[in-house]
Amino acid sequence: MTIVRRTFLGGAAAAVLTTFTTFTTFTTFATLATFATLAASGVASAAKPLVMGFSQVGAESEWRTANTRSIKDAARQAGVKLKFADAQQKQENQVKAIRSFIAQRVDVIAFSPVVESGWETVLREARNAKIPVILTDRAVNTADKTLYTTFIGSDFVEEGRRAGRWLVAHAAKTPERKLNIVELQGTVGSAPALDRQKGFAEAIAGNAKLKIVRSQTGDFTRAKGKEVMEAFLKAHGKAINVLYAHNDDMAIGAIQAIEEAGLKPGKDIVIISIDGVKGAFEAMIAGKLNVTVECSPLLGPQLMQVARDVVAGKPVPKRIVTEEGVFPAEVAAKEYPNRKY
Ligand code: GZL
Repeated sequence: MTIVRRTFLGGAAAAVLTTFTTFTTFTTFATLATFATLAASGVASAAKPLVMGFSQVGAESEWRTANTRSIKDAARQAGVKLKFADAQQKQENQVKAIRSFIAQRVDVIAFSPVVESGWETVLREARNAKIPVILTDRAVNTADKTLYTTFIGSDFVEEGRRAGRWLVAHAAKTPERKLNIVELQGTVGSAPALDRQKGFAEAIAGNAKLKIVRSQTGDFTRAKGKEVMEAFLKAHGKAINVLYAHNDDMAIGAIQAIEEAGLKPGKDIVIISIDGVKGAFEAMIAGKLNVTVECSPLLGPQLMQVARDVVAGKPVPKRIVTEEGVFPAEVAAKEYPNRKY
């Protein structure tokens, strides 16, 4: 703000100067007032970085590790101040983290809900605190769609359909009359587990050759996938023709169990899985896995851009679906060098 002494100036000059000073003062004041309003409303500004609270499911799989890396790298590149909490696959830890972000008055909350239900209370607390919430990777099952601003992630039902369609096409080329399928499901109650089961069942429905004989959760981990596959082999042994795993980590664990049982994974038991992590490509190149359906964890850059738009009050779509493909073993060696996770 400029203050100029008028004691030594003539009348006309004084009038001009007064006008100029008033204008300058007004402009400066208006700028200061705008800045103060923005700052008071908590909207991030050029000077103050956007602050994001992110609650991650855990570190249960190669996919999750890649997803965390994508989010942290993207935040650093975008100049976003990231408060990151690992929930170790427990919903109560995610609820605690979200409450902590609310107490810290972050600009935006983002999270991947470990399971679909049980979020209304804490999401209402975020809405009452006027902090926007972005869902990434997994969805929540709520009738009140105002509890979150947008959901960025894959279409898990379609991923299940793609796995089923690959098997239907494969079955049409095999001489067996019947193909018995065992299914390693993801975390109980999680969107990917529910939707991948639904999409796969839809795709194979009505096919007399294909029958799911056992389904059990392997919680998306290698260790549990191996343990449950050992139980399947004890109960059904050589009668198992196909394994459908909801993620590559459980499939890789199951491959170990199949080999320890003296069977050839990828040959005695056809294996279909989802994610498209490097470990799956390595298994396909070794002839132990037949196909992986891609589910991209590289959501970081999109999340940071959407978070900026949301905090700036720009409209964003309610649902943002990530583009993905299907990679059978035949293309694994050629595609492997291109893999980013
Ligand atoms: C899918 C993601 C799933 C992956 C698993 O978007 O939520 O969780 O398929 C991960 O590997 O554990």
